[in-house]
Amino acid sequence: INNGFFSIITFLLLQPCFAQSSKPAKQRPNIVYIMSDDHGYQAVSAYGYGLNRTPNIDRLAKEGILFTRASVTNSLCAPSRAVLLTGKHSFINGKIDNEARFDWSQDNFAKELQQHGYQTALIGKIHMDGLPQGFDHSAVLIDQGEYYNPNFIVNGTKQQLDGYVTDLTTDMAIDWIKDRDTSKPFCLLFHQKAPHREWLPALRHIAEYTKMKFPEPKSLFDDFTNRGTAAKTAEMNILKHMNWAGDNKVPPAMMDELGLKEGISWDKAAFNNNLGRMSAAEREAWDKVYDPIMEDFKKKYPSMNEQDLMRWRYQRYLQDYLGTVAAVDDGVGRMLDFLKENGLDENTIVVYTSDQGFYLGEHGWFDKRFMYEESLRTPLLVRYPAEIAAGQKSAALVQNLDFAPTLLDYAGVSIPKDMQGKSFRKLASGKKKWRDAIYYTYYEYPSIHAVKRHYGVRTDRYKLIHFYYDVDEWELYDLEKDPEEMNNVYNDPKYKTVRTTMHKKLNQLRKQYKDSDEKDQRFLPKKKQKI
Ligand code: SGN
Ligand code: CA
Repeated sequence: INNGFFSIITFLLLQPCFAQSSKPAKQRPNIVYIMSDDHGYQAVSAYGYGLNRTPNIDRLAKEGILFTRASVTNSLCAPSRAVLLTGKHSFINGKIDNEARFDWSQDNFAKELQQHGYQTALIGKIHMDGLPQGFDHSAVLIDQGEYYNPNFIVNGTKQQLDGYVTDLTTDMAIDWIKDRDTSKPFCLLFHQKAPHREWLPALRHIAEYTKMKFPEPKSLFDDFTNRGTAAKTAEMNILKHMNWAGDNKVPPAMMDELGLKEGISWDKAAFNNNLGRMSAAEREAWDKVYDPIMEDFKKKYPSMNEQDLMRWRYQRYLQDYLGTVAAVDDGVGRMLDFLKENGLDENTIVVYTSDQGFYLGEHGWFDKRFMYEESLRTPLLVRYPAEIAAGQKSAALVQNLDFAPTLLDYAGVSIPKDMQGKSFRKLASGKKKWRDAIYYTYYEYPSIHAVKRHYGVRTDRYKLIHFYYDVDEWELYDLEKDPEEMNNVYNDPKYKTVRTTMHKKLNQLRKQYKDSDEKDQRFLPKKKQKI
């Protein structure tokens, strides 16, 4: 009897909860949450699109889990960040678009971690006014931030730093971990500005990336047959709405020579401001690579038709966009190496994601905002060897809404009841049960890129979207038959039952998340603007 009694005691003492209570702080995992800006999953090689190589981000897929259908609830920068922090939809946390004020005084998961003994930091882009709350340390860019020699606000004080933004952000992220209090677990939000517009790669990458030629997406010349008004009137076409100087790097003087018109009013100013930030040596190195490309373009321009121009602009766009991704990937590699070299790789959860997806020429577009796949979905990879088996793939419908509860769950901090997301901790370690539908809202209209207000539901197979405000249009897509969303089947009699089921699902989600027509109305601009 005695032996049996003692072996039960020994067994109990060896259980994780007992082991944890003897060494509480050390056992709790660290968190390195890496989020870039506008990084479409098509530009992460682990997703298999073959556009570019991101060997370091791919390490997370190899050693952890890759989510193939992770999505955001509102495909725009600042709203996405507000959802990440609060675990609540935009219409609850109040940050519905890039313009709305974010109320930092509301609860966020970093505050919760801080209150439970974590040290926290936010480094890089946050795109919200006001001193970030919930962080022991913050070093954030102002608004969108700058690529070369950028300004940061370090704990409330503005500083101009010399160097390339992606590398500086990585340096600061690593230095903060180096300088941390080793008696406490940490949570670092490591947020890159890249690959946000206007896509200025690091000097070490420009020669290589400007020589690359990328395959064109099938829908590069999409004419939007079988789609609604919103897709037809959006202003994010690579040929018609991109900036010649700011985006494609055609010097303003050459634009004048060729008679090229500014895409938007700050087209030339963007070029001058962005390149004007470089030191003389940086500018010389830049011009050495870009001047010959532009001279070549000038020669060819007179004989180019619209299709040739679209093709040229698409290649230019991807060269610079993917060039900026290269430095993001270098930074992820440096972070992973640093964690390993310092014995932190086993007990640190590393997340890689983006604030939303991005169009890389699909439908002829750049930018995001729509509930269509390329901008709804976002890359998501998580490494945590203590719980997540290597080389996993999940098609579960996880969302950025779930980050706050998930990270709190891993940290052993109870999840506030009013958070709307769900922890995907168990899902990441193999449990199958998960939600069967996600809810989406978008509000920034009338505004840049002219993407109309909409909301919708996506299930495993179908997507139902309602565009409203100056239209009242419904779209339904069968993602299994039409993964590229080229054919709206809302009025197709064959889909009558699906349509009814999806409407029901949508109503149910709107109720569950506490959204309504009345709320949509409340967020409309005060005066109806003429578009
Ligand atoms: C800027 C960009 C837009 C982009 C928004 C929002 N134009 O206005 O293309 O959609 O930011 O991006 S630019 O000519 O100024 O670059 S977000 O990621 O911050 O939401
Ligand atoms: Ca963004």
